[in-house]
Amino acid sequence: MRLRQARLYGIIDLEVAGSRDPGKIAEKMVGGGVDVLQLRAKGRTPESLEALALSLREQANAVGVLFLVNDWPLLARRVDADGVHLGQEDPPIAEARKILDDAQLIGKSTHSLEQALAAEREGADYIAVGPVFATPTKPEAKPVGLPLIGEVRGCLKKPFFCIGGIRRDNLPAVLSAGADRVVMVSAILQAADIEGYCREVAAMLGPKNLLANEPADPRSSPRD
Ligand code: TZP
Ligand code: MG
Repeated sequence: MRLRQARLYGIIDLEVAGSRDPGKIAEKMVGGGVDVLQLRAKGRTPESLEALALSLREQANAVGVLFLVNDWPLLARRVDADGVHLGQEDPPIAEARKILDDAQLIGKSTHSLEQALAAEREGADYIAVGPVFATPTKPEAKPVGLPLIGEVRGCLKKPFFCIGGIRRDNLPAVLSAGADRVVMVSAILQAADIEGYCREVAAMLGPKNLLANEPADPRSSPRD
């Protein structure tokens, strides 16, 4: 249920965060109302991230925020994260499911309606759709544009989060296109006041009640 009610998903990308303390950033993000926190660290080994992932998981869970790790199901298992986020190039969902606890979530990045439907069929608990706009956080990725949001909204049963170049100023356009949930990386991490920025965005996303267009899924997991 925590996942269905989630609206704002913030990622601590260690490259974007630079030399700042990830724990302090996490404190501001959860203080500002993110519902999901992810640790993303390209170019690092899972072993080198274990202590950080464990402490972020404790920090997030202490205030009811879901904590996921990017890319590594084994790390998610080791630190008892709420789940893992996989891209198109990562191991398939079925492989990750063998490593994870049944209640741990699996999210999947998708870049088209076909990929989003395939992710749902393969058992993703949530789907990320993007990049909606061009973004320096993932410069090689081609933007999918706003119209895809309406298409996936009409076809997916699982919760989906729009991602890529989303900031406070373009959020109204993303919501009008059919999004209920968004992921932000650089907009949050580069805000002068991270907590205040998250609070404003969370308010724009609206109350965390069950979304009218999404009937509860009888197959949903306890963490859904
Ligand atoms: N996947 C698609 S776009 C993206 C990822 C990880 C990066 C999003 O970062 P930002 O800074 O919010 O555009
Ligand atoms: Mg990945």
